[in-house]
Amino acid sequence: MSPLVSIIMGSTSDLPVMEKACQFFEEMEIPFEVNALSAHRTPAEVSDFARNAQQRGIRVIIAGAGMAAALPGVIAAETPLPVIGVPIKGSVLEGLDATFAIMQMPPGIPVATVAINGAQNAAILAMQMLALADDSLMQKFVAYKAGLKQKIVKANQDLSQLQYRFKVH
Ligand code: RP5
Repeated sequence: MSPLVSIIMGSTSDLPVMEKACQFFEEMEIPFEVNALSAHRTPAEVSDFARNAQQRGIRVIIAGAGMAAALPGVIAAETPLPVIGVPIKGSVLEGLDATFAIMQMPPGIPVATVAINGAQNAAILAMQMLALADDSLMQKFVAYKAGLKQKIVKANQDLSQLQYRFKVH
């Protein structure tokens, strides 16, 4: 089984956030790989990774980084694959620094930027991309979305049980 998604993070200090993506792929039974690479500390390795990812069978890259977060952008510069960027909160600027660094890409080199620490949404978006060419994965995704709706239906059932003197039913 070869990985379809590659999860890259700038440091293992990003792992508590990026694990959410791993857990989602595990739940959805989507083969993935996970590695740490740094645009600033290991630039040559990042370049090798980006240049070879497509030939290795990877279809989508998720790259998480904090602070001056160059990683998703420099990967996007050297691969034809879609790159989803996850800004990591963890600096004195609370993740806004990483958000701007990841989001403000020049025309021609997009990075699909999710919310600060939004690794789960990055994984969901990656699944949606893969599902475009895989009917069974699309069915699985549709079922996942239906499950989200059920959660709110159940929430409203629970809220309807709350008793307050001035609550109108
Ligand atoms: C970034 O610098 C990493 O993505 C991480 O979010 C941040 C701090 O890295 P460490 O000093 O914890 O390795 O490149």
